[in-house]
Amino acid sequence: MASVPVLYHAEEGYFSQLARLALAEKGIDYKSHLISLATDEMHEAWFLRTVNPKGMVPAMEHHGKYYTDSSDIMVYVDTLPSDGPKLFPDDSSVMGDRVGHFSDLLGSINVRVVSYGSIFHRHLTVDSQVSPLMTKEKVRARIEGFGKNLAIVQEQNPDLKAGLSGRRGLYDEADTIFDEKRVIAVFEDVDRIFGEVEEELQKRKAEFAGDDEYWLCGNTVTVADIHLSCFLHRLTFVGQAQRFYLSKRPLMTDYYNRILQRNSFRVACGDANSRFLKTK
Ligand SMILES: N[C@@H](CCC(=O)N[C@@H](CS)C(=O)NCC(=O)O)C(=O)O
Repeated sequence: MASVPVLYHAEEGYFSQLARLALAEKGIDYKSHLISLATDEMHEAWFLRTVNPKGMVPAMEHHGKYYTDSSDIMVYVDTLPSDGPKLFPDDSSVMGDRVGHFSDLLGSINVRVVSYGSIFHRHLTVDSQVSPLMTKEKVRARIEGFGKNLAIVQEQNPDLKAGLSGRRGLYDEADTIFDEKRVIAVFEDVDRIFGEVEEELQKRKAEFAGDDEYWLCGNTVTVADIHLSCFLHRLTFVGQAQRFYLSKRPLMTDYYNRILQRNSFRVACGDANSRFLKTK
């Protein structure tokens, strides 16, 4: 019997956005199971036992098999029948080589530190869309309290402890997030990576002169674009658009505007930040 994948995800979760965008680009139907990050639903025993022993979203089930990391989900989604673009073009092609390079580079960015660091040190941001109700104190309490439910669940369910070993949670980044200098060092990494991305967009623009449909690695959307679009969206939300692209990277600015017009992006990521937006 044909069955559609079931995606366990959170509307606002960064890695959930990657998975949803991959599914949308490929035009693949799926059943949505929303998980509440706010109430730590991903740390509940049922979730750890049946979906993802690491207690994280996204996770996806298809034909009884579970995929528990956004990268694995995207790789799997790319193998499903679809009229959509190849997200991971063949490694041996020039485009495949570029995609590997840029998805590794963009995937190496510590998005948690960029996101929470911007919310925590709000003076480092311009035009943040984050609700002022997310005060410094609340963010600190959230980060510090993050593993508490998980510790209780582990005590009550010793069989779940093994699956949790080696996981890196938000609290593992606390020292970096609370330290402005270390956050700025991560911003500098992003800036270096973005310098390379802007140069690459320049090459693509020249290669596909006059064609609006050029993306980071070619004229179709790939996994590198999924990383770049979700990250640009996150930067805009947390008030880092000015620093990283509006002030100095015209092609990236144009790229993000084009991404915002894509139906796939609107469907997958359009509402991602709604719950946390400041009211006008
Ligand atoms: N490497 C994972 C990271 C997933 C991740 O960090 N998800 C966050 C939400 S965006 C989460 O579930 N956090 C819960 C936790 O850290 O316990 C992936 O790429 O899927």
